[in-house]
Amino acid sequence: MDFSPLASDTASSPNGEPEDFREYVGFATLPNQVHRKSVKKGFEFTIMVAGESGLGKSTLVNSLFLTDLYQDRQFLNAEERITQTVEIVKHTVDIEEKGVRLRLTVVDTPGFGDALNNTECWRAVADYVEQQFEQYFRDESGLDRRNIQDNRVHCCLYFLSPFGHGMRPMDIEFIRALHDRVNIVPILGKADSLTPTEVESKKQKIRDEIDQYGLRIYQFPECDSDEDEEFKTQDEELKRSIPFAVIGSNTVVETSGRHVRGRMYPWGVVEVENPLHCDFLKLRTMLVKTHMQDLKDVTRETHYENYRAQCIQNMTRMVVKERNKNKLTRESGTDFPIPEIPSAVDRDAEQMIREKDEELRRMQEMLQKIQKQMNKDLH
Ligand SMILES: Nc1nc2c(ncn2[C@@H]2O[C@H](COP(=O)(O)OP(=O)(O)O)[C@@H](O)[C@H]2O)c(=O)[nH]1
Ligand SMILES: [Mg+2]
Repeated sequence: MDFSPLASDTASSPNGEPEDFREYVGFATLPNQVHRKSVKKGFEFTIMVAGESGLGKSTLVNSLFLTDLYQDRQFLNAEERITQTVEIVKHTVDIEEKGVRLRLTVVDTPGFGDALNNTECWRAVADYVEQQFEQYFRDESGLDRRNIQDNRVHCCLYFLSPFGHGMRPMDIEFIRALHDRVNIVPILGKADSLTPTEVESKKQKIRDEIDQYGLRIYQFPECDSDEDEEFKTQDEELKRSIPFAVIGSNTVVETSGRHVRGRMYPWGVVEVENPLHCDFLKLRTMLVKTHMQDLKDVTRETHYENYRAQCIQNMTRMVVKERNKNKLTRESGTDFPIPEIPSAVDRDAEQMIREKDEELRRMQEMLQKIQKQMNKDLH
């Protein structure tokens, strides 16, 4: 590494003016280093689609990333659909664009709302989300933490029907059951069945109901004041478009001499990627270009952290309860006193808590060191 700027007091900038390089130690290259490392490692993103069956979920996710996720898809007959319970299907594809690798996982919930009894139909999806947290928690507390595969769900596109009057009880129940576990982005499916005025009023109704029922959907972060105007306008527009009204199609059709992804009707063609026809592009921009990292950050910092804290609390409670039970049994002098040695489960739990405590302590120590260093630098 070249540290020469540190030693030089007399260096000149390209326009000949002397420049003070004494402050320069080289950490300005940190963003590049992070960038290089992340590109090398590749990115992981898991998106889930949920909502009533037949609203175009599979079609949409297939067109979102321009990859055919469902090459070997099988169509179910009516009988199978009715008896089918909630079944979760996971597809993983590796996509590469300009040397950047993205491992995309799409979690589809095909039978949702199909079964005769739809009470608690959210449970299987909620369990899936939780299981991914649980797996991550285990891996994170394990011995080899370097190559953990992150299967946590970063975003759930929840499809709402364009045919009903606003949200249905099932939608409300679903969102309520999952809003503390995953970033929910509401989607108005099959938007080609609505006129632009109908789309607007339906969106307004859904937004009102989200407020009315206290549903916590994914909140777009506030735009920094130093962002450029174009970015700010784009951000504003994104926020105003919720729920995104989308149209899906896996076929390319011809219209006015152009080949576009769309749906052909006797009265014309609806284009998936035409912003006048639907919000598909806005949704894709948000997922791929602007908010993928934020969705991942919120998953890690809020949803997973809450889960983790709850887990540790439950484990602590379990251990304390078990200890008290042992103590009581010993004091009451039963013939079969429970031995002092904790069970394997206890030991595991205690070990995990100890490890977490140790990790916290190390982080606090590090923070103190940094603070001390900063204070020193200031004085
Ligand atoms: N009108 C209309 N039909 C669609 C749209 N997207 C998908 N479809 C059709 O709706 C049916 C169900 O789509 P599918 O993607 O399997 O729905 P899913 O059950 O929600 O995954 C298929 O016949 C699709 O061709 C859309 O945006 N508009
Ligand atoms: Mg489907």
